Amino acid sequence: MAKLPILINPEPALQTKSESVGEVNSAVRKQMQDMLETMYDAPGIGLAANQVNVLNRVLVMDLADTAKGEDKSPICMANPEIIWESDNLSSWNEGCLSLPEHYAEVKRPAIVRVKYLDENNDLQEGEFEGLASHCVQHEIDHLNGIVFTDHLSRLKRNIILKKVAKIKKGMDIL
Ligand code: GNR
Ligand code: NI
Repeated sequence: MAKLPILINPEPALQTKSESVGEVNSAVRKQMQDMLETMYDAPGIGLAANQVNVLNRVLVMDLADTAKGEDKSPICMANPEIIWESDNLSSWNEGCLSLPEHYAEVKRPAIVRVKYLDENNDLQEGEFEGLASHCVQHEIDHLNGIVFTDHLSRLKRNIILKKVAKIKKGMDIL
């Protein structure tokens, strides 16, 4: 397993739409394991491949609250597709490992059904709501080159982008 560096916005890979995976082979499985290790270490509840500079349609998530004693429950997806979304919306205070230390309310469909290939290359379907729904939609956005600030007003977006740029500059000199 390997822990990978997470890109901080702005970065070309974060603004690029990723390419589909042909099949989930051993190389993609290894990528998924490395992404899970990176996500748990961060820590975060989701991670998209382009956040670690890989431009394929792979994401990982784990919504389990291990602080509450819950067991890990990793979900690995390749080529995820939203096949149904609810009409009603949900708002959640979202954060992003690529936009550190900043959070904002983002409105999205409350419930989504997602079709994807799992780590065994088997076709799966899952329904997500609450935080899991925000997380899977946030990760699919990443695969399309979208970050959560793209959903905000220009004013809120610019405030966060300026502050993140400052944080990124501070990281560069270390
Ligand atoms: O760790 C994360 N928390 C989170 C909270 C609300 C909505 C989405 C997320 S995903 C984020 C990790 C991340 O940046 N994934 O791309
Ligand atoms: Ni993110």
